[in-house]
Amino acid sequence: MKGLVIKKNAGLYDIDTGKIVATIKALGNVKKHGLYVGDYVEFTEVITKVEERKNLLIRPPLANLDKLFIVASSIPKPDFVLIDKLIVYSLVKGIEPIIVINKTDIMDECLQSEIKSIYKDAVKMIFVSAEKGEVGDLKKEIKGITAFAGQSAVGKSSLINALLGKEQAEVGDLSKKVERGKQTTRMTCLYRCDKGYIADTAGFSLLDATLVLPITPQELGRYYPDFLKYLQNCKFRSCLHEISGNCGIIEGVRQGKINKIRYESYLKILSELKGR
Ligand SMILES: Nc1nc2c(ncn2[C@@H]2O[C@H](COP(=O)(O)OP(=O)(O)OP(=O)(O)O)[C@@H](O)[C@H]2O)c(=O)[nH]1
Ligand SMILES: [Mg+2]
Ligand SMILES: [Zn+2]
Repeated sequence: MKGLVIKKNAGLYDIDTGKIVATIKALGNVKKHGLYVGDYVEFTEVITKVEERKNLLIRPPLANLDKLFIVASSIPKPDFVLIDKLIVYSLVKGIEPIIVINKTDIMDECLQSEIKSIYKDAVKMIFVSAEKGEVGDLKKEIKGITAFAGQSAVGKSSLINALLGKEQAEVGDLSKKVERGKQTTRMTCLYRCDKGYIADTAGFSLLDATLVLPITPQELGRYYPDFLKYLQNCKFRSCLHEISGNCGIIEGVRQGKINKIRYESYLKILSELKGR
């Protein structure tokens, strides 16, 4: 039979076939080569084979992620560099990034339209409120294996709970976030939701600001979808889009066709990549 590993606990794996969930062990050989939540496997009484992965995240350990919901809100204020890093990371790994703006119930229109204008040519956006249970547009996007990322307290766990209709993930306030000790042993697992799965990482940001992008400085521009049209106007193939004159990106920014905040975050991430 075939199924998906949705949980891993002390040598036992929960395999979801779509009809049943079996809790079984894996062959030593299979375990030796790595077996992760998110792996599609073949099994009899034990797991006998792991199918080839489309991607693998190490922290948290998760295989075959299809979509990453990058959550932002008004409190805390959006960190556009982190959002852009997560977009780049997703695209590098073959994951579809979607920006989810949460807490629309307490967010002013001004910030909403600012975010729309920054990302309109770059990535899909969804506006939701976990508090009010307004998560319909997000639910529609849950297909395959999905996960949430973003700053602490933007509402990732609240969104997971709103989607699942139960208190599955731990919601905290900022003061409680300091005492994280007892949560660290909690593992990543997948929850079934509609046509797909949601990864819950138990109160931690899925990916954080210390994220290391596995690319060279020359490659960064390719992972800015809103830059692509203008790359052909760069005179040199190896252009890093830092010096005007021969650069289509800088010209695009100057003409207001490329968003300035996106370009500034590009420069910031570029300098990090160059400094490595
Ligand atoms: N007004 C409002 N508050 C919200 C909404 N969603 C979450 N919150 C509140 O924001 C705070 C943080 O929510 P969490 O769901 O714990 O945030 P998180 O992103 O999981 O935080 P970490 O686990 O630390 O990464 C809580 O006090 C929630 O009640 C929303 O849609 N509207
Ligand atoms: Mg959380
Ligand atoms: Zn250029």
